[in-house]
Amino acid sequence: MRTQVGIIGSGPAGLLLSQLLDLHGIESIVLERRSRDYVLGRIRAGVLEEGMVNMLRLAEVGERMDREGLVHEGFEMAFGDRRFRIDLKKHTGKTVMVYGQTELTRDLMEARDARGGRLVYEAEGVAIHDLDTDRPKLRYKKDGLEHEVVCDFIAGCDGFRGVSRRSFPDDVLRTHERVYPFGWLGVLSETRPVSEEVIYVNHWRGFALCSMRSMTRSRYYIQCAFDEDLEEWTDDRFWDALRARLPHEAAESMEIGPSIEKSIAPLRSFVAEPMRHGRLFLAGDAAHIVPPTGAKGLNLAASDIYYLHRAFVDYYKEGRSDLMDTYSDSCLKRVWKAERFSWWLSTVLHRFPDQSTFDRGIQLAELDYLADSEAAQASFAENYVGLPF
Ligand code: RFL
Ligand code: PHB
Repeated sequence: MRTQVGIIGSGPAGLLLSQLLDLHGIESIVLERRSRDYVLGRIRAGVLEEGMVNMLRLAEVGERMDREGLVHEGFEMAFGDRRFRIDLKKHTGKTVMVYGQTELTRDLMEARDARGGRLVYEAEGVAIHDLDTDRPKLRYKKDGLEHEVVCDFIAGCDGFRGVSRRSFPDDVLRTHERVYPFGWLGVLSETRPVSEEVIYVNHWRGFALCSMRSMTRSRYYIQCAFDEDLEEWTDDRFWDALRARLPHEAAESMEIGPSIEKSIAPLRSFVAEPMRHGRLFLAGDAAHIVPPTGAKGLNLAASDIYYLHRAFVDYYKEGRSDLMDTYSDSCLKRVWKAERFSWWLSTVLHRFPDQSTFDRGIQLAELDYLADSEAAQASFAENYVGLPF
């Protein structure tokens, strides 16, 4: 089989790239290791930056998001006995959209199906060959048969544990990493959200986050040990732990109910440089990870895809390769700023096991400053709604 762009991974990055390329008349095939249902069963991100929202509309997958997504003009933070709001709209003129990654993935899959997109699920042992030639190949197995796809280019959209990044020669790739000494325990429940806006909580017992997927479906997280046993977290234990960290009024008014999903996510910051080697381009979690605190992971995947699809369009339509040459640098500039923001927010909001009284004092001073300073809030809001791309 022959294609222009071979895409590994059908997460938001891979699907969005194939959709944008198709709208520009560029052929692609998406190879996904998992089943479609498995991909749709993952509960992940929920907050989309305005730049990403606009991109989804351009990609002709924004209709349901515009109908069902919740536009948020601000969010709240709580620490000690203080609770304050950051007004995103006032400080930036922009808003964010609360719309689940699961829904977005479903919209993208349906859009690909409607346009006859080529997606192969349960593709086993996907491997990259002949990367040092101008016709790299993807080989995989499906239903016991071997397949080969000859490509002009390969887009590695296969997440943190994929094969693409590992296909870079050792002497080319530099990696930078920070692993945090805790995780997030997340619960999805068919309950009314405790507040109309997202609430981030710094509590001496540990971080908590109140989010949502709709006005009848809540998404809550609490900081937990990184090696926590999920089995030990009954719903009752989760609700008690969450309530103990929330501001009093919120804890009192929170509706509780059975969980419909419960999972633990580790927290990590990670950057791989460069994001391109020859005809292989990395995008999204394959190249970088942020802790979820700043809600940046999915949005970074989308901005990578913005740069990458433009580079391919320029190549196929104008015969130019300069955007390919600048791809890695353009992405990484934005990536490092989102890494900084996510690291800073994670550092300020979580309880660290080895935290000294000095560290705690600095955390509270950071939050106090943010609560009282319009300048600090404006800078925070600028990052939260997303830096331009
Ligand atoms: P994905 O979504 O991991 O998709 C990669 C796909 O590649 C497949 N794959 C392979 N396919 C073929 N062959 C192989 N060898 C393969 N290896 C892997 C995988 O099965 C998968 O389908 O990466 P992508 O597309 O780059 O998207 C990134 C986002 O999913 C991720 O950054 C976000 O979910 C992060 N994130 C958040 N981001 C936000 O912008 N806002 C948020 O509010 C937000 N909240 C979150 C989050 C991530 C979380 N977790 C679970 C880590 C909250 C949480 C709890
Ligand atoms: C979510 O709704 O899953 C969510 C919201 C805000 C974050 C992270 C995750 O910062």
